[in-house]
Amino acid sequence: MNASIHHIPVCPFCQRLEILLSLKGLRDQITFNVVDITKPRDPRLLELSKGTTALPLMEIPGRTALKESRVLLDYVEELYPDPPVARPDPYEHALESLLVEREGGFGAAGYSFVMNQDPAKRERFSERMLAEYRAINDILVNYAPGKTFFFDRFGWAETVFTPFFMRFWFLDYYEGFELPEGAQYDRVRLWREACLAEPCAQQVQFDQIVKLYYDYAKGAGNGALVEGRRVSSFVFEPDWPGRPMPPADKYSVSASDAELGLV
Ligand code: GAZ
Repeated sequence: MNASIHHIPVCPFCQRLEILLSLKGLRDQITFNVVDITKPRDPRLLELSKGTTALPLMEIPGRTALKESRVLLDYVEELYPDPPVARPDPYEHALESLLVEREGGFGAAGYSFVMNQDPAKRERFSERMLAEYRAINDILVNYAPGKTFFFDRFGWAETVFTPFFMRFWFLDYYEGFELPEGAQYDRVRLWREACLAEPCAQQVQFDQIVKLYYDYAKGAGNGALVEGRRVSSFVFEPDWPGRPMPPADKYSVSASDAELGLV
């Protein structure tokens, strides 16, 4: 593929593209350039993106660069239709779009929950997250022919949602959030488990998410610095495998750079 993708390895939107390319057997055909969001952005990239900082960004020689993960997914799917990841049948694709429609609300519910700093609002965020899971559960129950996946394999909706399921490991760890037992959640539980087990979607790990997203759990997103700290939890050096697991109690403990293994 005559294009390169500027990305953040731990960003969910970037992972969508890595998953899609892996499913198509194209992951090694494309150059991924890693961007460090804790450093000032290369002006050349800002020029390519027309001034926005969000990644992924696809650079296509001789053409204006493309951004927005779902735009990039559509482009790759149409450029390389074989093997299809989205359902080729328009009606079936409409069904999977019912789920994809919900990705924005689902993502916002999880990120605002992990970033919340007020223990009194915890229940409200948890309830909002559960409402998103119930809505997905209902769509799966009412429209999905598949028993675990939406259809018979890991496909389009799975590619869009799996990176969020993996990021939301930060809710397991920092909020003790779990899907409750019961029929309202049984179908989405099966879907999530099947998504998490997909071999083409193993770009990130539980410990990595928990360590890198510590700053989100303290209310600081996108590589911003938590008050009193000098190093972002998103830095590449020291790399995350050598760092300790952060304290899970985000509401009353604020770990230092040293306690996080960042210096
Ligand atoms: N709509 C874009 C897409 O490609 O789909 C979004 C891309 C994006 O937000 N990328 C972020 C980025 O590049 C990293 S991932 N940031 C670096 C920069 O310098 O701008 C999600 C949230 C949220 C906060 C963060 C993220 C997230 O809510 O995952 O909610 C879904 C950022 C507060």
